[in-house]
Amino acid sequence: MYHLLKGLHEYLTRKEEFSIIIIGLDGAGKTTLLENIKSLYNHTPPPQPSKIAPTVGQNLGKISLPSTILNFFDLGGQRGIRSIWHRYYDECHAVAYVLDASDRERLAEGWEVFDSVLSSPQTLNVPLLLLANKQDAPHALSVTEIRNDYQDWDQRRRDSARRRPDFAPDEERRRERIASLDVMGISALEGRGVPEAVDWLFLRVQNSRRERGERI
Ligand SMILES: Nc1nc2c(ncn2[C@@H]2O[C@H](COP(=O)(O)OP(=O)(O)OP(=O)(O)O)[C@@H](O)[C@H]2O)c(=O)[nH]1
Ligand SMILES: [Mg+2]
Repeated sequence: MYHLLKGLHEYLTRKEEFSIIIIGLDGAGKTTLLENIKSLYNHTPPPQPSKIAPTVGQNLGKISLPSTILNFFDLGGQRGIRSIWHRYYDECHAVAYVLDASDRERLAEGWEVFDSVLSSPQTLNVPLLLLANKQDAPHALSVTEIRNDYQDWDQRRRDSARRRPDFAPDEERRRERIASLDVMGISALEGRGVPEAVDWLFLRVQNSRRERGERI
């Protein structure tokens, strides 16, 4: 009887688990973001930049919310490490793409990589959030400027693709996805916008599980 009740209690209080990957170019601030999320929800110390080294592989952070556990996988963004990202696509429930909004020189590179994530068939039905990080830095681009910059970059990409004979296939689907893309401004260092980003991911993983009638 005890085991039956214990089992029932465990079943009723069981938390659903979701996996969220944090990706983006090296130096975008992914690990700093993960440290900030952990400090907000697990009460660990806030991010200490001097203790954060470039990520080789992955870092995992787990947070517990009402009836839900979110597992964040912060993946290294250096060029050679990006090739492992796709291994996480099938199993993840949401993607957070982090961009350094203060580094104008690397925006185009950031868009190229972002575009390859967006165009991957594996991420097609997965909620995708674009985070314009380092909003605390002087001259960081605002959310509106980031969105415009991406649209300009995308327009240039389409113009040059049109000139190539193999242009085309899923263009319409891509455009719909871009049109409905959510962009949020954050400061991973100071924590500004971070709870809102976690809330967005929390709600979207729950909704998309329901819509797809589930894969956990
Ligand atoms: N001003 C400012 N600096 C930040 C912010 N977030 C991260 N940084 C700095 O950006 C640098 C890179 O941060 P990381 O968190 O290591 O970047 P990453 O994306 O994990 O890089 P990889 O592990 O190489 O992929 C560090 O010097 C951080 O202190 C932010 O919100 N504002
Ligand atoms: Mg890192």
